[in-house]
Amino acid sequence: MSRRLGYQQGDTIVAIATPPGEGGIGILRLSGPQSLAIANGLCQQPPHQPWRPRHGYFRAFYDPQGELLDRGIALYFPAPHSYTGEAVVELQGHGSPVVLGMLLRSAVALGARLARPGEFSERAFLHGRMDLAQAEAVAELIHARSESQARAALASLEGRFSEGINKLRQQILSTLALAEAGLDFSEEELGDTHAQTLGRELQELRQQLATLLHQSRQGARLGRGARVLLLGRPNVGKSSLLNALSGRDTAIITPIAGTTRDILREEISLAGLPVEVLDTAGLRDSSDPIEQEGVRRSRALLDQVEWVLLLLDASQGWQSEDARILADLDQERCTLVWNKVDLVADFQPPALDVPSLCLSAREGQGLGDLRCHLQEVLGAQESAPWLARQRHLLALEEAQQALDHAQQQLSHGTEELLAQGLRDAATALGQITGAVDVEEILGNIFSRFCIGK
Ligand SMILES: Nc1nc2c(ncn2[C@@H]2O[C@H](COP(=O)(O)OP(=O)(O)OP(=O)(O)O)[C@@H](O)[C@H]2O)c(=O)[nH]1
Ligand SMILES: [Mg+2]
Repeated sequence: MSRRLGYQQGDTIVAIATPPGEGGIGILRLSGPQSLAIANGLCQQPPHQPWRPRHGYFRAFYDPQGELLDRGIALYFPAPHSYTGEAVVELQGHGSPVVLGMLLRSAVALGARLARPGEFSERAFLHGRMDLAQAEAVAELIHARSESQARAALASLEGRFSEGINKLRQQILSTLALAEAGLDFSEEELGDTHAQTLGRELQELRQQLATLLHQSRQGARLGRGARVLLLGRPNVGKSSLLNALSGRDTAIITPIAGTTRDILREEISLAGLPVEVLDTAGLRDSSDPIEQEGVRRSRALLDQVEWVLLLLDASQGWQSEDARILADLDQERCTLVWNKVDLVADFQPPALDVPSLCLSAREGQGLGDLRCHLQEVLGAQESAPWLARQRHLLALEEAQQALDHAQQQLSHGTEELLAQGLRDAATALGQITGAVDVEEILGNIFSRFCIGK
């Protein structure tokens, strides 16, 4: 099945499928109708010699002038039983960027075209080998930064997310059929039961969509990861905490106030959620233009993070400057962290409206509690059944609005508008899997893949 009529069947694409750099094995991948002919050229094999599907042949690879380039394994996957749904040939040689580059140029000389990023997966989608959400999951799997992300991406790739979407979409279409059947009859002819059935089905659809949206939001959060900003006056120990959390000696730590100016980032994993911790310049009125710029950058990050840790110095207690910083923060997304408790015997934090905890970044005391706290506020432990993207959330929200609209029509509107709401909801969901026309978003989705996938 080919999804796009204007799709060019003619060209054969080629790419190095293994990552750039040196390795034991490097793979050149061809896809398209000329794959076998080009592979025959590279292997100097007569055109009539048969290739057994999925059989590994040990072959020599040559350039078009007949010079030996490498030896390795050649594999043929006939259409439609290949990754792309087209004839695919893989040549597995040595993982040398130079040799692979020569092989690539030879394939182009023999008629292949260099693949664009994601073009193999785009072809797999266009040939119906996978739907759009699954194709996106290929990229998510490749780029996964934690085991949880990889597992959730694989669930999407296996079709779990798509199944949920397809099932709901079918149910919406069946309710739509019911609503449309009602359009041909008057209210007296239909009676109360028709409206009641419609109402019940609509209610059920909305509930299912709400569940799907909730699960997808969890999946989107896992996909995005979270960011935590360390803020506070100079010298309270922000950089010390960054180093303690990441277990690395990233930030320079000195007793001099105003040590950090640039923003430093370290990624940690909390219950499988990738979390980027950002260390910033201490907030104070400084006359030093470099420090001023650092302070400006720290403040600019406030809107871009999920959580803020406002660090305080337990040995100095609550200062007016701390209060000024806190006043600028969204207190719903902020925790006070009393650092340097090793300097104060039996430190008791002052009672404030914002949740607080105590630790010593230098001695490591209290770090476990901070990790647990962050896991909780960032929702790291809530498991995500699949990975979702912003695009999916927008489509699900659009479907939700359309169903809400249909619901409103039930009590004081028309069945035509109710049917339209259902139709819009089905279309919105169809965009996720590519069941409805999505031509304009394809380029955007696949261009973010790596070349060769
Ligand atoms: N006793 C004690 N000292 C600490 C602790 N954490 C940090 N310090 C000390 O406090 C000083 C400042 O630490 P930094 O981590 O550089 O503080 P900062 O908030 O990043 O400072 P700026 O980058 O200047 O804003 C250093 O001398 C650290 O050794 C702690 O938990 N206990
Ligand atoms: Mg610092």
